[in-house]
Amino acid sequence: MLSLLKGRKILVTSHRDPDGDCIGSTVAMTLALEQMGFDAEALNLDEIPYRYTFCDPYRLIYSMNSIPDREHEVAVVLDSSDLHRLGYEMEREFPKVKHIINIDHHKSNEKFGDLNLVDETAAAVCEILYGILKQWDIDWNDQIANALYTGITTDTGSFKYESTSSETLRIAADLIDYGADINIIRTSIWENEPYNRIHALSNVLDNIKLSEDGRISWIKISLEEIERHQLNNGDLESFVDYPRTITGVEVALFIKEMEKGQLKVSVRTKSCIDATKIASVFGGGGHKRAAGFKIKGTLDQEEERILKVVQEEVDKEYKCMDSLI
Ligand SMILES: [Mn+2]
Repeated sequence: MLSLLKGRKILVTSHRDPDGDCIGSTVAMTLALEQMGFDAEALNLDEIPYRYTFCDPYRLIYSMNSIPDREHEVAVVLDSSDLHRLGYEMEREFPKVKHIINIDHHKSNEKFGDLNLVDETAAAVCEILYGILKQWDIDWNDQIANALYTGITTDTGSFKYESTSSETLRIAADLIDYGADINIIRTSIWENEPYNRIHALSNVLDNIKLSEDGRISWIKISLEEIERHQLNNGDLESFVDYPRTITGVEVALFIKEMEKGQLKVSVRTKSCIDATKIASVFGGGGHKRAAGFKIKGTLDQEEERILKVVQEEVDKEYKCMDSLI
């Protein structure tokens, strides 16, 4: 990997709609490369949600408009199963990029890099990066430790999902020793809600639905509500966790009308169903317990169609679910 990076101008980038693992891995990789004397810049197409800004204290992550030049020759692409996830066209925006290093943990990764460091058993890309930065023997500091810890704690649902291995916990323990401040991380990510978001959540939960068999619960939000409550995509990130907490629910859905005629659906599953199976029916992807997809249509039109697909998956796995009772 270092031979690919040496002497070249490096772009560190990740998927749009940035989450904790995306931001944490982008920041940690960029800081480590800078520390080692490489010429690296970080880019994300979308704005960093306010709850993750603590992760990037030096504001390393540029937007497409603010990046100083497009002279990069090698790209490190993080947490992205394919290049479309970046939300921009690498060849067009960065025509000089001749090499791509792909570091990811999605099962569906398309191995689009010249070098593919894909480990689907890793709980987060930040977990993979920890191993790489250990090998590089960097000087650990609070910023790198906070960034990596953020990616791991968010992608594991605060170490609750099955992706959490004993190795994940050992890495998290090391990161605390290296200066990760779990108080700042917790208060920034989970105890940092603007009032309008909680108000919107109460409206959304007011209309929560449960399927007849009690296995599927879903919530939805219209574009009109998103605008009325002045919400952005990051504000909506964890709403889908609520329907999943209901006893007996196996699949939780959050259907968002992000733009007119454009829906974004988050899928969460509890024990028996692979969320990527549902997402892939609609051309999306993700992980076993957390996946998503985008479709065209309106809330009224598509809700029923989505539910039908989910109900079919649920019906296939009834034995597994019955065994849980
Ligand atoms: Mn991830």
